[in-house]
Amino acid sequence: MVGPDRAEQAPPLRLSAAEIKSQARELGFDLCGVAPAADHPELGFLREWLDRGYGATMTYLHRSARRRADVRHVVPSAQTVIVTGTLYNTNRPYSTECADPGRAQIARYAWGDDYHDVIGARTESLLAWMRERSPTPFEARAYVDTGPVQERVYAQYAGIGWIGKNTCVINPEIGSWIFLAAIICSLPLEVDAPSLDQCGSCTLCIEACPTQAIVSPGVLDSTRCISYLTIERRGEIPEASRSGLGSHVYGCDVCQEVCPWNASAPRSADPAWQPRPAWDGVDLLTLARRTDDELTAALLGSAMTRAKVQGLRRNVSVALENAAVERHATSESGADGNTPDQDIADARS
Ligand code: B12
Ligand code: SF4
Ligand code: SF4
Repeated sequence: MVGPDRAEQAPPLRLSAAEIKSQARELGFDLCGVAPAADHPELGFLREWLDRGYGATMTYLHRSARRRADVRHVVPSAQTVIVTGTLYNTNRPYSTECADPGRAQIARYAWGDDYHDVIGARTESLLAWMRERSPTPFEARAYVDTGPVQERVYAQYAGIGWIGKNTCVINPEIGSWIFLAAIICSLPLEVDAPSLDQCGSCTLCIEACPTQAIVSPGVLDSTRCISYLTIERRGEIPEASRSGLGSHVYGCDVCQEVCPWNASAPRSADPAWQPRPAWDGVDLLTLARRTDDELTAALLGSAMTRAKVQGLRRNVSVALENAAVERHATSESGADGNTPDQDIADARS
């Protein structure tokens, strides 16, 4: 009797990057790459960015700046960072295609389920699978958005995409409507080639930003960014910033919508990212008239919980003022003969 080949019986010497990428695909990730845990020059921009005040009131960025400067401050034995990208684009028009100032604009990443939960669970599954498969134990930490990691820099070095002038990571095949997640680990995996900048001479995002928040290529001033103002900022929105919000009530997609790399972005069929009926094509008045209970129910398990009902109401109120002013600017006495103040009072009644 001939016994099995000895080479076939031997366990693998190490878990390979190719096996991890194949498993990532099985788990629903669209992109996966590996970056070295190295001293990448772009990591150093964070300090200067914060010093210039571009981090606004996001004090957590200041508190964790040292750890964010290098993943080896988070996992000292780190050798590589596995980065995944997940497409969340769905079959709905861009905000820039909508001329109605009464339509509530909500960033598409927030239309479905909370990506922290969905991607977080998939990332933990990938890490658990790696631990099972690896012939040797290793150290690792997995993060989706909320960890002290500059995810975009590692995404660029993992070959997921380049950091565009709008500061978003753009993949040449599927565009920038992607969530990022990172697993910092001590495994010496084979790394990918970094993505190359393909913005060229284009400046469409810088020109289209409604609040001039992209102060120079790749540099965003959060204090001016609608995404910051509507999601992260607590308390009142400063008077001077209100008109710039237009009808954006949660986040902003303009600098990605105008990007040529998103002109024919593929759409995800994943049920997690499909728009919830409560936000799908909703207008400002309908949102304003919803009860707290209705809003709370719609926010449950969605990425929009960050602003809470109170924050959403604040934003809708600013957007209603903007819509009323816009309507009165285009028709002398307003479509219904009301003044802007009457329109707003009607909405609140
Ligand atoms: C803080 C934060 C914000 C802040 C600040 C945004 C920002 N540009 O930093 C606010 C609230 C404004 C925000 C908005 C949005 N965010 Co956000 N955000 C983050 C977070 C938590 C940290 C980002 C960070 O480190 N910023 C610090 C600065 C320094 O980084 P940066 O602006 O990206 O700058 C890089 C380059 O542009 C360049 N750079 C910076 N300065 C300079 C200077 C020079 C001279 C040069 C050449 C280059 C350069 O180097 C930097 C390296 O990090 C990450 C998650 C994470 N942990 O990484 C998500 C993250 C970046 N956000 C994300 C998303 C989806 C959004 C929004 C699209 C949401 C929305 N629709 O409203 C918008 C997009 C706005 C935009 N154009 O960036 C995704 C981005 C996915 C992608 N494809 O890139 C991330 C990765 C979350 C995730 N896990 O998916 N966000
Ligand atoms: S998210 Fe909106 S406000 Fe912020 S930089 Fe992009 S276009 Fe400007
Ligand atoms: S709009 Fe143009 S400049 Fe801006 S990120 Fe896209 S390709 Fe780059």
